Amino acid sequence: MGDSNEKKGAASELEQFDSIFAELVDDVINCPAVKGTDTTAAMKWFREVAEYNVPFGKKNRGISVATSFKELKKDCTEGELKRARILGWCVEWLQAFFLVADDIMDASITRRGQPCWYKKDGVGLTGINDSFFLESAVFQILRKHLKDQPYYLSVVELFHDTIMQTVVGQCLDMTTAPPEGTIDFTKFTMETYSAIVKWKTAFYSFYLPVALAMHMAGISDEASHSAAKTILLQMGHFFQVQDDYLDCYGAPEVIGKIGTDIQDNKCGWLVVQALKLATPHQLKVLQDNYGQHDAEKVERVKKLYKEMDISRVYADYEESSYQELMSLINSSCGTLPPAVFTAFAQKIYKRQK
Ligand code: GPP
Ligand code: MG
Ligand code: MG
Ligand code: MG
Repeated sequence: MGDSNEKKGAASELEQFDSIFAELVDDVINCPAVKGTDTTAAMKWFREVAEYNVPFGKKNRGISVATSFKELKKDCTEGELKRARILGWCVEWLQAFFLVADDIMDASITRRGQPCWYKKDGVGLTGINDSFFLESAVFQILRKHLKDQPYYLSVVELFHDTIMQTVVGQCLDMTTAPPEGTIDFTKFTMETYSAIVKWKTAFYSFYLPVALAMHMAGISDEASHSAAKTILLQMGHFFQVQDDYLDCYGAPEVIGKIGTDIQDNKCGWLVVQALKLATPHQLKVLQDNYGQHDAEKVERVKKLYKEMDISRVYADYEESSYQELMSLINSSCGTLPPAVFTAFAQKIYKRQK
């Protein structure tokens, strides 16, 4: 990573990607299924939902469809690249659907440097319906732009499977967290944690974008998808560990969100590590302070993490997991170009946001 040509290439891919967003919003707002003057007010509302929630992320997931596709098909046409970018935006709309709903469930305050959508005046629980709108939009965009492509059905089925997988992960995430004020660390193990993050994050964030590019390039065989999945699920696991680390240690003005995992009683990576290392006294501090919406108790947990040097444990893990991922890419990528995976990994290791 990092030479100036690559940087220029990456910037221009982002510009090209951004340049088609407005057209996709118009397509969704004018979709034939809800055409009519009596839907005008809803469509005006949904334009705002889309413009507020879809385009302000890092867009790593969205862009990686086109960058992966370029690696898989070196002689691709402009038409194919546009379709790869459209698929990339479908991943970003899908992510917006998840985030709008996740912020309600996690009682979060900010997202991407602005108030969470449900926190805005006049939104509240209407945000639940708005998340359904963002989900529907994915399938409207796919139909409008890709209906005639040979990979259309594979891609639609892949989005449906990915939603199912992520919903299962969110269920594990929510039901593993005991209600506020209840302490039950018995399920807070690395095994539980690995299952939560595989399903809630890794499929949609890592396997989905690359699998879309593979279907576009005509690579739909089980062996290739299974090889890609092994690598990408491991990358996704590491990415969620980082997300959990940043929830506690990231600066809100950099990560664009205020962490909530400690007060939400989440089975996050930091608490699982702390529980592994805790003395009986430290365990008591966790039991007395974790999982409560009380700023002083949250601070006490953070102080404990500091005393236990959990950020050192994280730094060591980041280093060793990078080495492991690189060797997994070398041993398992099969006939797929390793650059598809290494390029994605470069975007996430040592990230600050
Ligand atoms: C990340 O969890 C996982 C998701 C955003 C998937 C949500 C899935 C749904 C079906 C709604 P997180 O809560 O740690 O993310 P963040 O830190 O960004 O809030
Ligand atoms: Mg959340
Ligand atoms: Mg969550
Ligand atoms: Mg998080």
